[in-house]
Amino acid sequence: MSDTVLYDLRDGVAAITLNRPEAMNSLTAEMKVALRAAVDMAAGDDTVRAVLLAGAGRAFCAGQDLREHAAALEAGQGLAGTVQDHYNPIVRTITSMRKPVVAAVGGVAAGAGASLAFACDLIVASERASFTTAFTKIGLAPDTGMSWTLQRLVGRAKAAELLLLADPVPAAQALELGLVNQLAPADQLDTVARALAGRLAVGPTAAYAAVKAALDHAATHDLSAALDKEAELQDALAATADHVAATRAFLKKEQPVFEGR
Ligand code: T3D
Repeated sequence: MSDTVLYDLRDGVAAITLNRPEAMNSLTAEMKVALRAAVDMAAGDDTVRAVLLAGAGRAFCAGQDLREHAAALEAGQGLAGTVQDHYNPIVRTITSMRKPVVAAVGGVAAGAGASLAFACDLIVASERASFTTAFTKIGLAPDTGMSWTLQRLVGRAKAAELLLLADPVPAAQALELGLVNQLAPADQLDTVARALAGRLAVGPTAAYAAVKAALDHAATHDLSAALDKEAELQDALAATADHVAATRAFLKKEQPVFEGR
């Protein structure tokens, strides 16, 4: 696919790895195009039942490549359309894809790199990881969905603090705040994150898609509308082979086997 964004599909898990470790996986235009293609591919492939997003080397992702960004500013191109053309579609695809996405954060996640992690459904972080919103340090405001995701993860007051001050949040504090779901020792992050993605990949994929849809819908609707949405999703799930088989398996005191349909 690209040397800077690796794609590997195994056992129902599409592993997408940002691979420019020498620049902390900061995102060039070429990488963003490749990342957009990778998430589109994972979203559109029914054999992919969970996605794992990680960074190679000591960082998860340091956000926008600031060398390329500075060159665009010098050339009078401003942001060169990258928020609308790259960051926004990537986040829309990650959040709306009908399967869970796990971020494995092994080091620094900064700016749009942190936004990418926050857009994922679950985050496993190494004990060496840290998060910084970074944007205001260079006179920008949040993008790549962070104004939406961060306050839902930690509440508005903490989100305002993290965005205004942009201080680094070490892994242990990120766990306390609810920014991440789980910590792993640095040398076990890959194993722990892959095991989690693997567990999701053999789960009830349609139900997971409905969980994402229900949470996103409820975040912007009142209780009455959320009840209606739950009813609609539950009706659809009741007709899935996985639900029928899992109900039968329960009554027979057997473990269900989910086929993802
Ligand atoms: O079009 C648009 O730009 C709009 C979209 C914006 C989205 C954004 O993401 S804005 C935010 C951009 N990111 C940042 O502002 C973070 C900048 N980086 C840092 O603050 C720090 O590097 C880190 C906190 C990430 C890590 O600090 P540290 O001390 O562990 O490492 P370091 O020494 O600062 O960096 C190591 C190398 O990575 C260094 O290169 P060198 O000197 O060894 O050749 C550094 O320049 C490079 N690097 C780190 N971040 C970036 C980067 N190179 C390019 N772009 C980066 N974002």
